[in-house]
Amino acid sequence: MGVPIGTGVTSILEPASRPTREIRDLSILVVAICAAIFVVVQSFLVVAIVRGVRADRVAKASSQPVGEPVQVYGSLPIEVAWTVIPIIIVFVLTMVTIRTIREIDLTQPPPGAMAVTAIGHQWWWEFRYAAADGATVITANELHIPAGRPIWLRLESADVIHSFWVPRLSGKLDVIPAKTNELWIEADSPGLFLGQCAEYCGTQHAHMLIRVYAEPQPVFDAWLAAQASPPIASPVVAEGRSTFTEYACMNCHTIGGTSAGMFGPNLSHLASRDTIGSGYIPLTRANLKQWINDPNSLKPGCNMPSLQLEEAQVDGLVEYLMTLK
Ligand code: HEC
Ligand SMILES: [Cu+2]
Repeated sequence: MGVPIGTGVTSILEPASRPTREIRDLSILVVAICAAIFVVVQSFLVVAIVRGVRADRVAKASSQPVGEPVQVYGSLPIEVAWTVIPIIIVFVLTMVTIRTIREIDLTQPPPGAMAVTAIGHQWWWEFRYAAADGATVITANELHIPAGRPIWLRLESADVIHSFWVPRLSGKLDVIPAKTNELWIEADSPGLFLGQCAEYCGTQHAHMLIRVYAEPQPVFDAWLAAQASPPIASPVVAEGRSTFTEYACMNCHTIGGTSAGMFGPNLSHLASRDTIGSGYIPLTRANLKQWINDPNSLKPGCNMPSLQLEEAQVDGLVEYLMTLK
């Protein structure tokens, strides 16, 4: 895929799904009504100022004292107008907001939806899918979805409160420990959509990015099948593989058939991803080497320690991990 990091719009004004189009339309309606009120109020103010200045000038030119403007008390039509018009405006805004919420904040998955679980961790995302044979496929940070099909995301947290937000695909929803929130996301057409944890969750919150790859259904199916298959490590990289299992790597990371740690991202198919560090660092040999040497030099404060390995060991690990397609 090789898509450069950080490209692509994340604007709510460029929706790419039904829920985000409805949010955009509602936002524009609210801003338009407020802008119209602003213009009307400001026009009255400008007219009053202009007339006041003019009256002042006329009075000065004829050396008359400046008179008070006409004082109006208890005008029924004016009071009715400024009570009824705001009530109507607030009523309209309330009704269209309720309608939009009912349409997009569903309690049941939309028809034909595919379920995916997203788990927020400090500071990365875990994604769980059900594979064709019912097995669970676990991956991290890069969410693949079929384009044109609703996705029913079950949001869970492993630690603190996070928030899942991909502005072009869905609204924003908090990810809360010991609670499952459900969010409808969808992409009308294939593409890469960027998102971000939207609730401050600790030092590396700003680097807890989300990458959503929307693909045509057959491409997605092939991707899921590849993720479900056991990773194949060639004998050439046996040394890196044994370093992985001899050191603490295996306690924190799962690699199918090799280790079962659950604290960090699943690495079974790491080399099929474009990035590491939750969408923050492009996956290249050089970056992977620096990451294994000292993750804190790239993502200060992150929860992976430097294991102080020898350079040859790190090189072996890089070779091994890069074969995990
Ligand atoms: C104490 C647990 C722990 C140990 C030990 C550990 N890691 Fe990690 N690792 C993590 C965590 C947590 C992250 C996610 C960091 C982040 O993005 O904030 C991570 C991220 C990674 C990533 C990036 C994955 C991605 O998709 O972003 C790689 C690659 C990696 N670790 C490899 C290793 C290797 C190789 C070792 C052994 C030398 C190792 N880790 C040891 C916890 C650990
Ligand atoms: Cu966060």
